[in-house]
Formats: sequence, structure tokens, C-alpha cells
Amino acid sequence: MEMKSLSLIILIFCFHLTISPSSILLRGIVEGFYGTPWNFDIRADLLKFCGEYNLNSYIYAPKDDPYHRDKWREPYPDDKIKELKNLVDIALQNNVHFIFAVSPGLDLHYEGEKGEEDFQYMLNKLDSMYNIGIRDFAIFFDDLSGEQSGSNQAYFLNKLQNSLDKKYLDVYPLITVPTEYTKNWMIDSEGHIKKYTQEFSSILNKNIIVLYTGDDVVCDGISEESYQAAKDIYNRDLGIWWNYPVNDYYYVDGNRNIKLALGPIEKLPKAAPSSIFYNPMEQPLLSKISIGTGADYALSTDTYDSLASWNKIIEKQYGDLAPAMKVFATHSQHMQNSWAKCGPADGPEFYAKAHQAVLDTKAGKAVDFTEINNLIDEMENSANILLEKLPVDILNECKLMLEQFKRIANADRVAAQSLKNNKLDSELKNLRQEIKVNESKAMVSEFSAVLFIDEVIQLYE
Ligand code: 14T
Repeated sequence: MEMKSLSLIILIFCFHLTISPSSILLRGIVEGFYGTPWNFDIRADLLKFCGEYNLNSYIYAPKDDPYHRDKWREPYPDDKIKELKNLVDIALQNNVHFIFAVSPGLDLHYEGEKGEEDFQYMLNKLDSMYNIGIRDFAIFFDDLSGEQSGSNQAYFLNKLQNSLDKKYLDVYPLITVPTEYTKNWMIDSEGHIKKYTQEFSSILNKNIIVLYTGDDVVCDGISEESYQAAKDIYNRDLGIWWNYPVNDYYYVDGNRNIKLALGPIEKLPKAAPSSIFYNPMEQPLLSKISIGTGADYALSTDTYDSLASWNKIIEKQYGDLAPAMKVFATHSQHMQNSWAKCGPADGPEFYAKAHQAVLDTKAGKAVDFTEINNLIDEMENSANILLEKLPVDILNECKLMLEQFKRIANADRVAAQSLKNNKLDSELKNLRQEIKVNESKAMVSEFSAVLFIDEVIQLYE
């Protein structure tokens, strides 16, 4: 063999070694949240964003589009078809797979005449999407109540895959989400694989791509071991549906999406999954911070540095406003309730110092408040700068949260002053009440900047 071609082969091999095992083949966004579906302009903008950030997939799966789930059998009206066609064209121009998803599980029939009928409804639905240029399809069985049959679902998907393969030469393999889509749901209390997952995983055509969300629906990362264990249960590769920065489960008094998830994607396996889809917030523009970092992860899972990526992305997206945005985002990145936990801690530096000041004051030690007060000033200044200078479309997504952040910074200052005087300022409880009243619309730093206020009040109760 010639030297030249040998070195070319070596070069290609090295390239393969350095690039391919740590980058994710299918990577993008799944519009899969509960709440008002995005409109045309937002989707068009996000498809371009995907192109720019080297994300190559967008899954259309808005829970509250009636034609996607509740009334999945009904064909889209003509104006909606036109809109979808335009989006498919934009996706194509940006090298993005437009993946069309249906969630039929609420009332799908699998057997008998009704089963045949429903199968045909599904084919018709996908046909109409094929006709506007879509070549990627997904069928989702998540969030269904009542007992589900893994074998019925798997046979349905296999049959659908066969029909599509026969009818079309240019359709990509189906993508699915099982009903037991978290690892903890796949196994019973004794550690045995549950019947549903047993059947679904063993019967399902090996070409069909299965997505899961990690140990739980919204989880604090996926360890290498846990990821491998999930793949062992399924005896195949699993793609990841990642529930960050989605915020549809932050819900008070009928208001959704009241906390913004502005942190980086983090704690995902270094061993690259074959696919990953980030579920965004209903706030599309602010979702671009975390999804931008997700693009970095997807392109190099083993060298990804979440903090470095987050800094870089905010600087790229916010320019002069980046320092202010970083301060705000640091206090609005941790998503947690009784069943969910994801994202770095809010304001970790502030909380470490403020909490220590509470402990030291309690113990009668002298405390230097300079750094704490500096951090509080920084919080308030950042909120003011952003309220004044953010472009209006971005401001619309976070105005209430920035106003709340200002209230919190103000109360933090009074709380710090109370500690310094070792006497509760008579205004602090009112300020805390003001914050509480607004929490049904905007939540920020509830375990850091807000917790400090509560700790100070409690100290003097
Ligand atoms: F398809 C799944 F992978 C999935 O995550 N489904 C939903 C998703 O549409 C939603 O946006 C996300 C975050 O709330 O979580 C799933 O929905 C749930 C699941 C729960 F167990 C919402 C609330 C739950 F309690």
C-alpha cells in the first residue's frame, strides 16, 4: 500500500476515535411540554437555532396540541397543514430532521375491528405528514393512566414500522417512548423487570429507537452505571429524553412555568447515547441557554464542561448583558419539588456565605458582611440592568421573575442588616410576605436567596 493512502486511513481512523464515540448522532429538541404549544414564529426561530448550534433534530410533540394527543385520529385542518409544511421546509434548510410525533395512548385500540380502524387512522395521519415532506415519525406512550400492555404497544409499533417500510423507501426508523419510561418504573420493589417493560422491550423491533428519561421523570443526572443498567434492562441502546430546562411542573394557583431553568445541562453520561432530546420551557428564548449547552454536550459527551459551556453560551447570546444574565441565571437554575430534582443549586456562593453568617451570628461570632452585601448589590444591579436593557421579546419571558428577584435582593439586604444589628428589622416580615404573594407568578432562588430571609426571621422568632 502506498504511504499516502495508509496515512489517510490512519487519519480517518484517528478522527473516528476522537469524534464519533463521544458525539451523539441524533441530537435536538423535543417540544414535549404541557402548556400552550409554541406558535409558528417560535418554531421557525428554534429550528434556525438548532441549525446554528449543530443540533439536527426537532420532535414535534406538544402535549396540548389536540391533534397530537387528545384527538390524534383527526386530520389537521388545511391551515395547520400549511404551517407544518413551512416548518418542515425551514427544518430542511437548516439540516434539521423534523420528527412528527403522535401520542395515541389515551384511547388507542389494539385488537379487533377497532384495532384495525385505529391502525388505519394512524397510517392516514402519518401519510398526511409524509406528503408535506416529513420522513421521521415518533409514537409516544408516556403519561397514561390505567394498566398498559407492553406487548400490545410493541406489536402495534412493529406493524406500523413494517407498513412504513413497505410503503416508503425513505422513512427513518420510528422513535418511541414507552409508558414505563423511567428506569425506576421499569423495575419492581424486588428489582425484577416489570411485565410491561419485559414485553415491550423483548417484542419491539430492534430498529425502533426507544427514549427514556433516566432513573426518574426529572432527575439529578444519569450516572454511567445507571445508564448501562437501563440499557441492560432493554437489551438495546436507549436514547435520552432529557427533562431540563422544561418547567411545566412548576405550578401554583393555575400558573405554569413560573420558574425559569437557566442553568447548563449537566451530569449526563460520558459514554455517548445514540440520541438525546431536550424538553424545553414554554419560554423559548430563555430555553436557548440550557439547550445551547446541551448542544455542546451532544457534540462531545466526554470532554463536555458544563460550567465552561454555560459561560460561553451566555456570552455568545447576551453580549454586554452577559454579566447581568449570569447573576440572574445563577439564581434560577435549580428545579426541584417533591418528585423532581435537576440543575445546579441556585446561588450556591450566596447561600454558603449567608447561611454561615446566620450560624455565626447565632453562635455570637463576629461576621464580616462585606461579601454578602456585595453579592446582594450584584443581584439587584443585574435585575435592574436586565429590566432596562433586555430585548422586549426576551424580557416578556422573564419580567415577573426579574421583579421578584429585585424584591428578594431587597429583602436579603434587610435580612443581612438585621443579622448585623442582631435584631430583626421590623420591615423584614412584610418584605417576605410581598415575596410570598408573588410566588404564584414568579419563583426565584427559593432554596438560596429566599431561604436566607426565612432563616433570619426564624433566628429571631
Ligand atoms: F415522555 C416522557 F419522557 C415525559 O417526560 N413526559 C412528560 C413530559 O411531557 C413533561 O413535559 C415532563 C415534565 O413535566 O414529564 C412528563 O410528564 C410528567 C410526568 C409525571 F410523572 C408530568 C408530571 C408527572 F408527575
